[in-house]
Amino acid sequence: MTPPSGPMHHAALFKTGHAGLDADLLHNLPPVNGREDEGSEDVGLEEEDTPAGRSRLRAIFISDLHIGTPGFQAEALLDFLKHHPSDMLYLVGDIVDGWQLRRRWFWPQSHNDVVQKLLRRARKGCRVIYVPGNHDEFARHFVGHAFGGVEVVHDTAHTTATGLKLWVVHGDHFDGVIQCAKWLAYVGDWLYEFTLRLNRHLNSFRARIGLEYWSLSAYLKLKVNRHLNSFRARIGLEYWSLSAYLKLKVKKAVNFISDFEVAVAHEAQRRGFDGVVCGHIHHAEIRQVNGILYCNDGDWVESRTALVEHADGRLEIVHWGAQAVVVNRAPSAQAVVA
Ligand SMILES: [Mn+2]
Repeated sequence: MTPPSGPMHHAALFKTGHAGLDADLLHNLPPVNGREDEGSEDVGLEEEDTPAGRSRLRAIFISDLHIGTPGFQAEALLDFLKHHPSDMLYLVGDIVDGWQLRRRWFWPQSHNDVVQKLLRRARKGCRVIYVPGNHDEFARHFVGHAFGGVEVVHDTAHTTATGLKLWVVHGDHFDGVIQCAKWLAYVGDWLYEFTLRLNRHLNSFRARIGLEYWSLSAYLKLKVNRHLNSFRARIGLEYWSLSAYLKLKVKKAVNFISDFEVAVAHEAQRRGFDGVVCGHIHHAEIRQVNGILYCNDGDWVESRTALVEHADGRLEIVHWGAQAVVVNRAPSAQAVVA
C-alpha cells in the first residue's frame, strides 16, 4: 500500500542542516505502514506476558517525554509500557530533550531504564519508529537510519486496522512561535520549566513542614493584582483586572491550540490522509477538525498520556497513573509551546 501522495516526498517542511543528505535518503526510505506489517510481523512475538484482562495493542503513540529533564515522569512511563504490549510503537518527537541537556546535564537511572526498555521492545519484535521533534532535532540528522532496531524518520504513514490513513508527525512545523522566532521558543521553554520546578520545590518543602498543597500561581494572582491596582490608582490609572487579563490570555492559548490543530489537519488533508497523529503542544485529544481525524498523544511531563490503537482499529487516549487526571474535551490553557 502506497501512502497517499507520499509523505516522504514533501521535504520542504523538513529542512535540516543536511539539505543534500535528506533528498537522497527520502527516496531510499521504506514506507512505514501498518498494513504492510500484518504479513511480516509475528504477533506471537510477545515482549512480555500480556497482563490479564488486557489484549495486545496494535500500536502505541507517545511523544514529549523530555528525557533528560527533571519533569519527565519515567516511572509512570515504564509502568505504562509494562502494562501495554504492542505490535508497533511510535515515538512522536521530543523524546530526549537536547535543549535542556545542553544547559544542564540531567540523566538519572530511571531515564536510562526507559531508553533500555524502548530498545528492548524493538529487539523483541515490536516495530519502533522514531519521528524526532524540535527538542530532539539532532536526531533529524539520522533520518533513514536505524539504531538498535529503532527506525528514524521525519514523518510517516500509519494505516489503522480499519483502513484509516494517518500522517504521523511531531507538529512543531505548525507552531508559529517556533517558525518565526526560535529564541522566543527557547525563552518560553525555560520559563515553563522554571515555574514547574519552583512549584515542585515549594510544595515538597511545605509537605515536609506539614503544610498542605498550595498553588503559587493562585497566590501570585491575588497579590500581584492588589499591588498592581494600588500602584495604578496612585499614578491615576483606572482599575485593571488581572483575572480578566488572564482570561484573555487563556482565550489566546485556546486559539493557539485550535490554530495548531487546524494547520496540522489542513496539511494532513492536503497530503491525502484521513487523519493525523502528532504531539508537541502537550494536549492529548482525538477529534474531527474540518473532516480530518486529529489525534494528539499528549505528553509524559504533566498529563502522562498515550494514544493507542486496539486490535480492532479503535483509537483511544490512555491517561496513566495515580495522579488525578481530568479528562476534559474542552481546550484548556495548559497547552504550552513545547
Ligand atoms: Mn515539541
